[in-house]
Amino acid sequence: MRMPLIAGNWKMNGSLALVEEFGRAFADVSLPVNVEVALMVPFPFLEAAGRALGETSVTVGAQTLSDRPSGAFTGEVGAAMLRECGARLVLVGHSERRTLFAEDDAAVLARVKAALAEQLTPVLCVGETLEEREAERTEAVVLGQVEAVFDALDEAERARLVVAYEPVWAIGTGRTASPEQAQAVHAAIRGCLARYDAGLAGGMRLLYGGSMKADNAAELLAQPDIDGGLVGGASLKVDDFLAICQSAG
Ligand code: G2H
Repeated sequence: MRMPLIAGNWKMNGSLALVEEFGRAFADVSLPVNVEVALMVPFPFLEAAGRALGETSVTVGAQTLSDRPSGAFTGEVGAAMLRECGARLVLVGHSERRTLFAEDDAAVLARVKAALAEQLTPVLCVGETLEEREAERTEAVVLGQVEAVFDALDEAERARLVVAYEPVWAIGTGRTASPEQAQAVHAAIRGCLARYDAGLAGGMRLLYGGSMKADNAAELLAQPDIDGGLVGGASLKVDDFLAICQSAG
């Protein structure tokens, strides 16, 4: 049985005041016990988020990391620093990193390895563009992104990942993949993972991301291979994010 994970991705949004608001709101509600909730905040908010959410079951994560452990890399943030500041998970290969910051599959793999080396859970993001979908290349693109990482890991390392499928055309556009479209890709990812190991495929949590909202989360999460959500815009409004968390229970 896979425990659903709802992860909020604030991207480059939010404030310390919003961190405090989330801390107060989550302290006042009881989340479903069978749901894991995480909040991926900008680097400067990590410690404050850890404090504000410290009395709750919500874990804190980061949105990217350096592929190097430390050194003369001005502006970069390493996995050990994230861990020291309270992060337990980290997004890797979000489409905004792939497209706006030129992170290719090799860069994504290096970051996954850097995260694993510091006992952070990498949430590997994969997804196709609209052009790739229209050219009927969705599975080839998505499974290629999965294999580029999983091929290079050993069995124990593979089991420590979470995978998030985020169709690029659904990110921040208000255009959500239908539950059937999302389920089809999730099933293909699970089938791909089964080629490594049936146990790995059965246990791997596959999140859906791309305009997940309070009013569409339940039908997406009801799909057999969708084990949670990576929530962007809707994770900035505490009531919306709480509603999504509740609908995963
Ligand atoms: C996809 C998602 C969160 P949104 O980027 O990672 O954002 O829910 O705003 O589409």
